[in-house]
Amino acid sequence: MEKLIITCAVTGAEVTKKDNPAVPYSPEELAESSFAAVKAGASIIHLHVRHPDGTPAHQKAIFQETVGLIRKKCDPIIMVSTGGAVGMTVDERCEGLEAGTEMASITTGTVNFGKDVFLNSPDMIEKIAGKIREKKIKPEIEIFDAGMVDNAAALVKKGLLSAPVQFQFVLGVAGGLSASARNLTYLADSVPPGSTWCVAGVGRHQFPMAAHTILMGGHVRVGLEDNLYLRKGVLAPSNAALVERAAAIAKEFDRELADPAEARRLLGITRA
Ligand code: KMH
Ligand code: ZN
Repeated sequence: MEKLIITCAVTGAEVTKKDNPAVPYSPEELAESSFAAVKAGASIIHLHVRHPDGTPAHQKAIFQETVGLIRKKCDPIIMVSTGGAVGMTVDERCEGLEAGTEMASITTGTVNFGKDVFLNSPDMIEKIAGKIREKKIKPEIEIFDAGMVDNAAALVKKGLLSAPVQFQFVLGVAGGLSASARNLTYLADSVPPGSTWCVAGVGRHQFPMAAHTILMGGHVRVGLEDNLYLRKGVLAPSNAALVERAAAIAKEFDRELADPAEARRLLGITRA
């Protein structure tokens, strides 16, 4: 089986230090938390940025500072989010693309998101895909519901995304596709041949989904963006602790971890 790429989604846009004091906000905290996650076995960092009070940020200067600080400490693949936070404009969501990273996320459809709507109209998706393409960044397609896989395939046909595509199945968001082995199997069977895929189980689904995925040969995302708990009732002390638990599950099933160089090879990323 292919080596396992662990992505760590270190902060997201929704969770706060009130939910778990380990949620990083500042560029320094984000870099420190990313470094520890990489030491624990992560080879991709999925990155959002925050203002000092924890509210979601989009400013390119904050992305650039954070990416610079992470790179001073370690060399993971850094994936900026173009999902940002609910309510941001397309231009705001694309500011992270100016930070010189190798990857960026993009969602290929609209989905209810808790009590909100995470809006991705066809026009918005095409604009974001176009900007990612222009910058020669490798996209990761965030799949919150099954039809988004078909939308991504249509974008490949249109030439807005290039194959092979990397998919991220984010399962268990209230409003999106639920986290189950059946849904995971369906999605893994639905991606175009040659695609790579990764799974992020939300909340209590993080480790059950990781275990299924590790056995199926996919890749895994963990991190405080998606889940605040290490185990039932135990807050995760850090992003690294979540990565360590995913790495321990992989070890139990003899699945070796990909380091960042191996992850680049598996994803077809060549450095400029
Ligand atoms: N914050 C969510 C509304 C992504 O990073 O690409 C969207 C999100 C997806 O987190
Ligand atoms: Zn995200």
